[in-house]
Amino acid sequence: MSNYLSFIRDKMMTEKDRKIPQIVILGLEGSGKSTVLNRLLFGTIAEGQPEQSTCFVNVKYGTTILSVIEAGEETARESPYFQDILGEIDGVVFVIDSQSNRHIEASFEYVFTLFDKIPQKTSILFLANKIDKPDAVPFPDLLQDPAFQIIMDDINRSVSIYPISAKTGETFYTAFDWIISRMTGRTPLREDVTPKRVIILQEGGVPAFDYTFDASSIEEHDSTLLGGLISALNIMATTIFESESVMDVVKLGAMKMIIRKVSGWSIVLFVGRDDSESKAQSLAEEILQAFIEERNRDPTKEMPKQVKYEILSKIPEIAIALDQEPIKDD
Ligand SMILES: Nc1nc2c(ncn2[C@@H]2O[C@H](COP(=O)(O)OP(=O)(O)OP(=O)(O)O)[C@@H](O)[C@H]2O)c(=O)[nH]1
Ligand SMILES: [Mg+2]
Repeated sequence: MSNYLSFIRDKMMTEKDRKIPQIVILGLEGSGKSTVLNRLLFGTIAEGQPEQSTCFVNVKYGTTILSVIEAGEETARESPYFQDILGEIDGVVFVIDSQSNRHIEASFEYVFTLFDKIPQKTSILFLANKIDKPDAVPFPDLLQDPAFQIIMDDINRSVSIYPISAKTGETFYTAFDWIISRMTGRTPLREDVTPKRVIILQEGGVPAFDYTFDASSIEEHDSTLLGGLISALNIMATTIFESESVMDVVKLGAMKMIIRKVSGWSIVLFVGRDDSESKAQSLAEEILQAFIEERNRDPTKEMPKQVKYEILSKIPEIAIALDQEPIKDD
């Protein structure tokens, strides 16, 4: 193991010259580090998790290449090579297992054993993982945890926390967008997504929201394809949207279709064929969150175009696409 770590350390130093951002994923055994890494690598989770508790890979995230190191508990605590790595790293992702208070307490204890070894300039992302578990500790309770309050009070650090599920992918890309924009010092991929149409479906596939951004930008044959596809989706909805391992990016004509699922709702976002997938996925999640908020506030089924417009304008990147569109009623 120590040979492998000295190899990682040397490799990191080379990558540093090439200015590749470097992230280390830390967390207790079983917190979900490998599941996070698999989702970063493949956009989904692998069946059998890797046996290696420490590994090093390059990952393509949108247009950014990252070096990612998953470090098991023992490595992170004990290896002197790892201490060198930690001292040079651009970003740290701590995976917190939020399935019970006991797990959270143990996670923060672990965080404190490593916190002082992380340089001040390094961005730190906390992932409150496993929020899909029915008895997971609610996120607002976790935020009240005194241990976390201490961390947030350190104003010299760039720190954030997101509730996620590495298993279902919920809020995953929003969280990684945050740390990657911090590390690279730019908003990632903002101009790389052109939303074309967005459809939100209820459980069972009933459409609850449908918005076409710029109808003239959708080619006629794509429009026909789209129509056929949406009817097909409706028919297959129960199979597609009930499944955990749904194929969530589909290319179609000049477009790409992104599917995300959050608490019973499914969103289908159509963007340009070569647009950034991870950015489109995080946008789809943000639209869905904004929609769910509005729906909880006002559960009426009919949503006038004006309300849809207001929901979409809450998301800065989407608002840009909306500005060219005059508001008219359906
Ligand atoms: N329900 C649920 N299970 C998860 C989630 N993330 C990970 N798991 C499960 O938790 C278990 C441990 O996940 P791993 O990704 O192997 O954890 P790890 O942190 O890499 O563990 P070590 O490498 O042994 O330190 C696996 O059974 C995962 O399927 C999640 O978001 N939700
Ligand atoms: Mg692992």
